[in-house]
Amino acid sequence: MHTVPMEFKRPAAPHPEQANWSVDEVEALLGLPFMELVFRAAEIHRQFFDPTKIQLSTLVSIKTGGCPEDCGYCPQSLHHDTPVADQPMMTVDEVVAAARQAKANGAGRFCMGAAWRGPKDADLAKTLDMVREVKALGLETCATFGLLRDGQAEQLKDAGLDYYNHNLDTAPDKYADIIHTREYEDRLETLGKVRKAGLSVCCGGIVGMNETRRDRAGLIAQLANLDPQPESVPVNNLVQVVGTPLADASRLDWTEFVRTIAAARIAMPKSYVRLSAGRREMDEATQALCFLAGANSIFYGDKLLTTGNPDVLADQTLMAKLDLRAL
Ligand code: SAM
Ligand code: DTB
Ligand code: SF4
Repeated sequence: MHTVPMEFKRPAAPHPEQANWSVDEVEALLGLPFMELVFRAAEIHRQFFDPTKIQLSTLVSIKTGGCPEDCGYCPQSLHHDTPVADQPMMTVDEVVAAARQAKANGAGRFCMGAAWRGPKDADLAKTLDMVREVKALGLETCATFGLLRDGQAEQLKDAGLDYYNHNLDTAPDKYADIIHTREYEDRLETLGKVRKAGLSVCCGGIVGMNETRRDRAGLIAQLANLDPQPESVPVNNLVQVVGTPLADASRLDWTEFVRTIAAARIAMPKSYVRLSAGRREMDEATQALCFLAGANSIFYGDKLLTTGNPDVLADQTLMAKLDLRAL
């Protein structure tokens, strides 16, 4: 239970464009009385964005399963016995067909994911054609292929990639509980390469992994202190998949999820904050509160990578109810 002071005084708000966020400051934001936190986030959202517009990204898994990494949340890891069947890399034509469908459904961005630690050069070469052809359809392009080696981000950029997604996933202090096959520092290094190549950065994390509120504050502070801040910040609510070590994690209360969205919006006022994985398990009213608290992007399409997402019709209906329009 959170205790709200009997006589509530509005705590001093850090400037919305503050660059250096301490974990204490973000934790204090997360601990504001719920209505105050949502109100402040909504206020800041309106300073930088049209609150009736929402960015729609469609995901496709171009290479599924069999990943050598041991991320404790992920159904695609070789280390966990999950219902996901390994699939070889999709062909360029298959990816382009999926992108055409995404565009027809109204998506603005197409995000290609692969279950790799990082791309081998031969694999990367195949993805460059996908990027080129998806870009030619008039969609924004995004890729999430894991750790990048020198030169790979530049090749993606030259092929027409707009965004690279690479998540910090959790707070530095919590990280070693979740992933053992690569370090936090490796992730920061890849993010640096992505930036250096001139790509836009999509970087966020996952909540609902038995972390504390302070851990959530630690993740948001890390993201907000990236310089420049990521253009796009996916906030995933863990999708619990049988066979993964986190299949039985205690579920985050919906209010705590909304608080996380609101704090991300306040700490990163100019970023698109994406209400990401976990929406299928979330009721419409909670999603609406997330949008009020500053979320202005979603994954749109019947599937995420290997798990389900609300279907397109359900999302179109929700957007119509909330008078939200696709960007
Ligand atoms: N293999 C690459 C990597 O890990 O960087 C790219 C694909 S990986 C599946 C992309 C992101 O999906 C992860 O960083 C994580 O944030 C998210 N993710 C994976 N499994 C998830 C789950 N069960 N629930 C929520 N998010 C998940
Ligand atoms: C992100 O932050 N979330 C997406 C995307 N980036 C690649 C992935 C969510 C995956 C959820 C589990 C699955 O479908 O396999
Ligand atoms: Fe592999 Fe990415 Fe899943 Fe980790 S999150 S196991 S790197 S696919």
